[in-house]
Amino acid sequence: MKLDEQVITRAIIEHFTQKWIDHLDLEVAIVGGGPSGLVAAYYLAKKAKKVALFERKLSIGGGLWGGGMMFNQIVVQDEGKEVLDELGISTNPFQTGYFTADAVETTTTLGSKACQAGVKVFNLMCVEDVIIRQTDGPETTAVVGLVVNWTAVEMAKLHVDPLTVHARYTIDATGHATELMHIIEKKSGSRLLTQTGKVMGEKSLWAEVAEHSTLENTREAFPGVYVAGMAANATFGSYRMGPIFGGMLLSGKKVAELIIQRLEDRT
Ligand code: 48F
Repeated sequence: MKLDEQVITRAIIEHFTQKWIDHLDLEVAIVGGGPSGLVAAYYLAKKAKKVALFERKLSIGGGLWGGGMMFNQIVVQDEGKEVLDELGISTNPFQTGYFTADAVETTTTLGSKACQAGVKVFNLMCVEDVIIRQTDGPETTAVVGLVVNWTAVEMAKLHVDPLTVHARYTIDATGHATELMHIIEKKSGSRLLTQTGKVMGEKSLWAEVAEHSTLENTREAFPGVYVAGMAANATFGSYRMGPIFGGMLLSGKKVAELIIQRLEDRT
């Protein structure tokens, strides 16, 4: 068979465009493709929810690839291991209650399982703003969509207007930066659902407390927006945990379950 460069080009443009058009109106938009965002995406897609994940970088995985200080192993405890078991990711016992997993196997398997479950990943796109609308009355506003642009535009500081997607629920899984919640705090004119009404900020490292609080803090932080992973602790003012990843995985699973419940309650 002779190859035609024009056909190759058209195939890419047409199929990408179709995927993009099919995902302009979502049940769930996930911002950030680190461990918490990917796990959330996987469980939502497994329940046939319409979900897309936006990742600024070329590669998904966030802080997973590098393990601890570029030693590419991660650590999980018993509860975190259960999520890895469900995904078919191998673990290696270290001492009672501690397991390691290969960071590269974890990242690639998680990405692959999420995509095969039906998640559409839009990498090289950054979410630069949100769409906020009044919903149930004059006092009630909620995030109903995202404002996205190419990372290349952001990096080159080009003056190019963004495009938009609508989503019933959004997950801020942007990690330590907690980007979405900072944008909402700055622009919404409303209080966040935190004690102070603002992003409370991340505290120094305390693995034991942080692993538990990640799960407690995985919840709605502004109407329509849930926080997961490190963004949950940064939003609600808890600690970082370093290269133990159980909390991240369990946070992704919990946020998916919370949103699935909300979506099913509405129908
Ligand atoms: O930082 P990241 O891995 O988030 P996470 O799921 O996991 C945290 C751990 O990796 C580690 C830790 C736990 O032990 O403390 O740090 O909470 O992944 C966040 C992803 O979000 C992307 C970013 O490039 C990264 O891949 N991201 C951040 N802001 C945006 C974004 C944005 N505005 N638009 C698109 N992607």
